[in-house]
Amino acid sequence: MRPAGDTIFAVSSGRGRAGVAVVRISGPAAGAVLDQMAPPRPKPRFAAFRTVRHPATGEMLDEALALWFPAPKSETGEDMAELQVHGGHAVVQGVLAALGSIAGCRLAEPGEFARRALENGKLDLTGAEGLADLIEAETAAQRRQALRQAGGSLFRLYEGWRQRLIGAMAQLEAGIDFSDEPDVAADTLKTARAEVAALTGDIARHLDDGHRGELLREGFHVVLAGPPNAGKSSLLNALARREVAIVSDEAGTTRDVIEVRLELEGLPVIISDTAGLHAAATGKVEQEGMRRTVARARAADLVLWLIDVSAPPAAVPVGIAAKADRTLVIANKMDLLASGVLHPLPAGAIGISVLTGDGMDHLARRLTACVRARIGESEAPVLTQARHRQQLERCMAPLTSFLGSPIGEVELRAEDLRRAAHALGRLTGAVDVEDVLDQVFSRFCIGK
Ligand SMILES: Nc1nc2c(ncn2[C@@H]2O[C@H](COP(=O)(O)OP(=O)(O)OP(=O)(O)O)[C@@H](O)[C@H]2O)c(=O)[nH]1
Ligand SMILES: [Mg+2]
Repeated sequence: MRPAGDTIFAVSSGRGRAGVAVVRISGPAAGAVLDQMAPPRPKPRFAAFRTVRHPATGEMLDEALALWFPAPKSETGEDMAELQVHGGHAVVQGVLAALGSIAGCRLAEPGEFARRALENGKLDLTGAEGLADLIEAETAAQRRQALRQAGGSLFRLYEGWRQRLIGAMAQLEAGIDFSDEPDVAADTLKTARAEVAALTGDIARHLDDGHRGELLREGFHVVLAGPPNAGKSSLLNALARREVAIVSDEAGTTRDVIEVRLELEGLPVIISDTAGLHAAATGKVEQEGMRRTVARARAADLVLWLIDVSAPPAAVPVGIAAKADRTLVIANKMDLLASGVLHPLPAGAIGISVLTGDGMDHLARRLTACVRARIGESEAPVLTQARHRQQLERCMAPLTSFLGSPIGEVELRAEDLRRAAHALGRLTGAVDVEDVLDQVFSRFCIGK
């Protein structure tokens, strides 16, 4: 990361030709930039119409709306300025070049605005992650979750827990102070212990959420598997409403895994079409394709096992059957019913015909219900990333040790609580987190 004392600037609106481009400037020289390029400096937080000029040559670059946000009431917590210029390439490049010619000003790195906001206490780490998710959100439910997190829902939860731990630590200390009054000391230690037990329960419940937040953030993985020629690729195309995968009456058409992202009632779903599974695979490519299918199916959140009603029923292979609670059996080609070559449907199978569209609505409803049951959407804050889970587990370990050890060893118990509080602090960035910052902010684009 480059020097923090610099004034940084970047185009914060989208790339490419557009009606308007928003150029943001943050840092100690932000006010001087307005004075030099778009005088006079507007009233704080009011938009003003200004002529934008090159600070050295005086050449007119554009007419724009200018805004001035003096510190600390700005997004980064520093002095900030904003120029809303016309979005043409030459205008934007001209303004950026002019900004770059001012001493102490340079182009921002990806995520640098958000990072400064974090350093100035305008944002915590989970809020920054929520912001990055908001920019990447593809579905309505993802947007709502990211917005709640960016708005501080996780921060309030985790910081609240940290404060409770700090309270329990104070109780322990008080226990030491009252060591010459054994009754009082025993009481304070008991209070501390009860508080830690309650907190441990809260964290355990939060962790035991079936990965809802993570599933919503990353997408629910559905794998289409089944014997060759059952119509898996046809079904994928029907669900995606476009020709994504090749369909043919030749068995073994699909060799590799093909993925499509869909939105089902606002929930993100990733459907993978796979190579058909059958016992007699001989070719190397075919065997590799089948190995990939089984691997995918095992990692899936839901398997759609598709069979062809006109062929002898294919049992769900052992590797996949282990996930029976996450498998829906679908019998395709029900239109062939008329030709009378049908085999009995497995119990509970959903009958469809991709060809005629029969049963497809029913399948879509069942699929949506499965996704909704697993992801749902809760108003209560949910953890959304493996980082949160890992850090909370690091917090739980010393808490468990605390509850399982003699409270009389006050110094050791206090150390347990300190370690747990530290883990929570790393979650929100309340304690030193230099090492995780680069990882979090590398996901941002320039201008954010
Ligand atoms: N009659 C009928 N034919 C279907 C139906 N769905 C798919 N087919 C046909 O079944 C054949 C196989 O379809 P695919 O979608 O390629 O099957 P697949 O399961 O992807 O096959 P592989 O990739 O080889 O494993 C094609 O000729 C399709 O047109 C259906 O509902 N009814
Ligand atoms: Mg196929």
